[in-house]
Amino acid sequence: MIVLITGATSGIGKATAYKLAQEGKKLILLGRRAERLEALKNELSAITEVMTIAADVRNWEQLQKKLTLPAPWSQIDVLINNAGNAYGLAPIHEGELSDWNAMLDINVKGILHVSKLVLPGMIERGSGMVINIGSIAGKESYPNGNVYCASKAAVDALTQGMRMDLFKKGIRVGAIHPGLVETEFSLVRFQGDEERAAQVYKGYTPLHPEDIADCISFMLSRPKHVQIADLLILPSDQASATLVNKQS
Ligand code: NDP
Ligand code: 8X3
Repeated sequence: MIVLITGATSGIGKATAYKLAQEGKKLILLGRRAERLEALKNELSAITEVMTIAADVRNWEQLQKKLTLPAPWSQIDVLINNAGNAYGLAPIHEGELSDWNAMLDINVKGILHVSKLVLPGMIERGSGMVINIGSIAGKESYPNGNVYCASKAAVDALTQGMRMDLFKKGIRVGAIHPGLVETEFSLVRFQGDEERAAQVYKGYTPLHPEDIADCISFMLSRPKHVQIADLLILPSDQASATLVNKQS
């Protein structure tokens, strides 16, 4: 089984790469940071076959070239559209245009770009699976999350639409919507402010990226007649986007 994971250099994508490598899946790992991809390839090649693609999911021309894959790699069985981030946390009237563009271009158009290149092969073969990583933020907005939440609501809508268009073609489509997961997510959101990022995960037990990797592995392990359409996965200390049982 060949699995393409976008956003494999960190967090959920990286944990998924480890998990699926241990299960013997062949991996195509995509992200922008080439040195991280190389390090991962060096490590995981001991247990499975790994190909890396240093690319930006926003860049359609670059993706077209880099996702033209040699024969052994071209038959992608599973696409995990995971690449994404939040940029900023501000009221709508104070948001930065560059942050809005980044979130919409990466979180939404990134999925469209990669899917457009991978789906034709799946359709030709009459089989495949797509897992989009959404967020609880796409199920319910929270104050100052405006555009990030909108981008993840779009992932939710897109997942439903993709499933409607692809279910008769042998392609299963589902989404995982995590709550708070401790990754580099908040570090990116707060432009490298480590103290502010750490604060997001203090006083309770957040999810670990491995928890989401486990769910992805479970989805992949289901027999062909089972399509897991939608999973909302929260830490036990979280009840909604804004309700977190913080002890400090
Ligand atoms: P990380 O910041 O740890 O990882 C983000 C990954 O996305 C990195 O591998 C990064 O790689 C990649 N990425 C970002 N922008 C691009 C781009 N333009 N082109 C290619 N790759 C890109 O965060 P998470 O692991 O937490 O995030 C993974 C997904 O999970 C995201 O879609 C996020 O929205 C979602 N999510 C996260 C939650 C959380 O609490 N952490 C909760 C709910 C959903 P590189 O920088 O090398 O390109
Ligand atoms: C990431 C989780 O609550 O920070 O999507 O938006 S949250």
